[in-house]
Amino acid sequence: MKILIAGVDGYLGWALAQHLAARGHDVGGIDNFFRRRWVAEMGSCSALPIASMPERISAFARTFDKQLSFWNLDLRSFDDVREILKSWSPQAIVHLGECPSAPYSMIDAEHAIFTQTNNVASTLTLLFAMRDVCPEAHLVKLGTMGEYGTPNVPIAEGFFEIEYRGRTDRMPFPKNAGSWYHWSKVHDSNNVMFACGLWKLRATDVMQGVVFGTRAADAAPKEHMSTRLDFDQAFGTAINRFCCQAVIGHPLTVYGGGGQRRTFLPLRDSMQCLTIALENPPEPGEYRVFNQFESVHDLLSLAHMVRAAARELGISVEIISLDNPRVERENHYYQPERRRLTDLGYRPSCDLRTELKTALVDLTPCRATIEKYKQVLLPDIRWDGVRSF
Ligand code: USQ
Repeated sequence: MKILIAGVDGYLGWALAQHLAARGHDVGGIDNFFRRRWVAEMGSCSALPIASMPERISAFARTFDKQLSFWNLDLRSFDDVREILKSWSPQAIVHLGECPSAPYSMIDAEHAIFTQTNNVASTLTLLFAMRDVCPEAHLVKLGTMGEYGTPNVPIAEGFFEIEYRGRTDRMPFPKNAGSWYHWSKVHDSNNVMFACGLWKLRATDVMQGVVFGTRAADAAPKEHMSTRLDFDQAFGTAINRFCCQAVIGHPLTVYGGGGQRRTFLPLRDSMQCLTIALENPPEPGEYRVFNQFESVHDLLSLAHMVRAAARELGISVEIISLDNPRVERENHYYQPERRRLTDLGYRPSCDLRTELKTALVDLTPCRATIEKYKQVLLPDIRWDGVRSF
């Protein structure tokens, strides 16, 4: 299959390009290196060393004996995106090309407006370009479990049956996001759903949990093939940050009491699930939602798991509770449903403890980088708009 990845230079995008090529797919990618700039703006860099795009493209060709078609482009450039779809004719498009950070979107008005306009406009651009050029292609759009928030009832997989005043209907499950970023994903989801009904496009909207881990496959990546892994307060996600903190002996930063419950998924299983979605496309006009995660944990338990895995490797590390910079529930019910991916064959590839140990081993050689930028480990972006520790 010809698969175009928007956001191919990112944490998921670069891993997915390799995973799909290894399965025999032809891969193209779009990126304008925004992620590298945002992380630099946060005063940080990837813990795992990453190659430049020309180096990545050469290493990709050597590894898979085929070219990665690449376009350096802002996804909001409608005419250019339409031209690429026309000339390359993808059968599927994976949209990972958005600003993925809740804290970044909460810095101030400028960052909130950027995150929402960038994310919503890039999705609309792809939708209109698909309508004009390749309406039969399958859009796999990355959403987030955070769109649902933490309601006091089980979370359905996209849609649920509702009875109200004696009448019933099948409706989208309510969304209640917790940052300007997460709301941008809600707006995207609504637009993708509307476009499928309007133009008979087909789409899978992936409500993904927090991804972690250093590897997209069992083996360690070859030279120039490693994906990025961030640890700053905005682009580093919880488990990845805990692992980076552990390898330099920095206390693990649990926000508040740590009772917040979230869904989690190792990087390699994110690849498995996205591939299942791609290889089992929906019907024309169908908008389907997958809740994509492996397990539910609270943050304090996760910190203890990282500490235990580190101890097995001879690293001793403390856990600290920081004044929570976010506005979020710390003790709450959380019961998301997940059935569609397992029905299509998704099976978790490894246990959490093994994955944590692999990440800690892979990050140990990166200690000098994490030490150099360790001031980014403490959060000063607060949901109330005040920038302070
Ligand atoms: N947290 C800590 N300590 C840290 C970092 C985070 O306790 O050092 C806590 C946060 O307060 C939060 C939870 O961990 O309760 C998750 O935070 P996160 O930064 O790992 O994840 P989040 O901001 O929700 O966003 C990340 C990705 C985003 C994706 C989302 C999936 O950055 O792109 O959409 O995970 S989900 O969480 O399901 O919405």
